[in-house]
Amino acid sequence: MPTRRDVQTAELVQLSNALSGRVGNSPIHTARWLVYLAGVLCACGNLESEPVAEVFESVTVSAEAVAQQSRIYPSKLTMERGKVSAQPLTVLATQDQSGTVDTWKNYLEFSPGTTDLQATFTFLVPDSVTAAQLQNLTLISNYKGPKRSTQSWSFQIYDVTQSRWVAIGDNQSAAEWSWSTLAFAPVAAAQNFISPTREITLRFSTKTAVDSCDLDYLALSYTSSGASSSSPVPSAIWTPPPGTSWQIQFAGTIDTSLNVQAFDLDLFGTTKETINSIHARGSKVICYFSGGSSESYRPDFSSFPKSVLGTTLGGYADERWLDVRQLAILGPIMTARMDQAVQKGCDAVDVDNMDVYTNDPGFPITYAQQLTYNKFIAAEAHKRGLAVGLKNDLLQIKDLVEVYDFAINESCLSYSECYYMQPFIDRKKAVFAISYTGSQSSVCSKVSGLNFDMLLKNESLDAYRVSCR
Ligand SMILES: [Ca+2]
Repeated sequence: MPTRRDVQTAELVQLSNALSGRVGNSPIHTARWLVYLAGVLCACGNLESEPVAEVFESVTVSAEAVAQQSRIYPSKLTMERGKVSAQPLTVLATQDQSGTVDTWKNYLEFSPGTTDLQATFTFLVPDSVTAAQLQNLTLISNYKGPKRSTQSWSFQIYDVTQSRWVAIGDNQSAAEWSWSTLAFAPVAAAQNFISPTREITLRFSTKTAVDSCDLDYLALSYTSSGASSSSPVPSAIWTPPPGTSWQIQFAGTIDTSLNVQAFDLDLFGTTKETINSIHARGSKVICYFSGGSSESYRPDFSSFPKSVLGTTLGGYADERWLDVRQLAILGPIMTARMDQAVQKGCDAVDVDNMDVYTNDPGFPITYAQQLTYNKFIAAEAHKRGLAVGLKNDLLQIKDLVEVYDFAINESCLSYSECYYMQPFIDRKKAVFAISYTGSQSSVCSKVSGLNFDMLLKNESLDAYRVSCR
């Protein structure tokens, strides 16, 4: 998990540990279990039984109002209950039915089973649009079927950050068995509806078996703001200067009322609500995940093929080094994590274990290959408007200080390594440092001239915190 100190060589660590009496690598097994438990609880959400959170009244929007927006069409349809006619899904990408005339090959007919119907459409958001840029997400459909007073056919959209369905609207504005264009109010917080695999999931359902209905057209319209994902947006990126007060907490209930300018929290274990409450106080959130190791208790662990898994870290069977040479495999996994960070509202990412090449990972990784990976991570974070912190990896600071926005370090005092991070301070970039040992007076006096933002923390990274300034 968090905070594994950097090493120059495995031998040096062994020597240092022998000299210092330090135990092993990671703090926190408590935090791991809390995070794991949170993940299990989140995963328990049953899509079909989740209550619908909010209801937006359907409204009529003129075609001109959305004509300039991009539109995407369903790429997949799954029938949970009821039946659909056999025409290809692509018929929904063209609106070609009107009045009361039907051309069978150009629309889909939905028929409830004995009790009801439930269908799920999947839309894929283009790679060129980041979650943060997605705005005015609006559903548009051409519907023919019963009036709502006879039978309600409704649309819901799945909020991946809240694990719940949100109502978009229904056939309220439709005429009885006459083609009717349904347009709905834009979905609030559109970025919450994109999954890490860039999917948006829409449910179409009716609760009775009164009648069937037809869909000629089904689209999600959106506007994308700002630069495309292939262009950096440096002006939007937070760059904390030295003197930024902070907290790092991975275990226990997060005290969001703490009066600090930034919180470093676990990406997977932290909810959007927590992040929202921190933002409401004007503070920033750094979201932690491991970029150089797999953790078997993470929800995306199955994304890692065996070919990228190396030796275990510090003997913990649930965490293994990653073969960072295999960027084609690891890249999409890591960028999906960053997309999740964007969706949750993180301002920055704290990407751990970025020094695989020094750790006998089971792969022959060179300095240059590690550097390529670490630069990739920084670039992808910046594409998404996220700041990125360099965790430990002291020997590569000279090559990375320009592309990372701040540094996070553990135990540099214990190893007399703090001087490695001076290049960040020289560029007015914060060095967030942690000491797990020593008294406040001894630790703080040693860093008083370094301009670091040093905390004394328990290895569990619970709420306990003493700041040197
Ligand atoms: Ca059609």
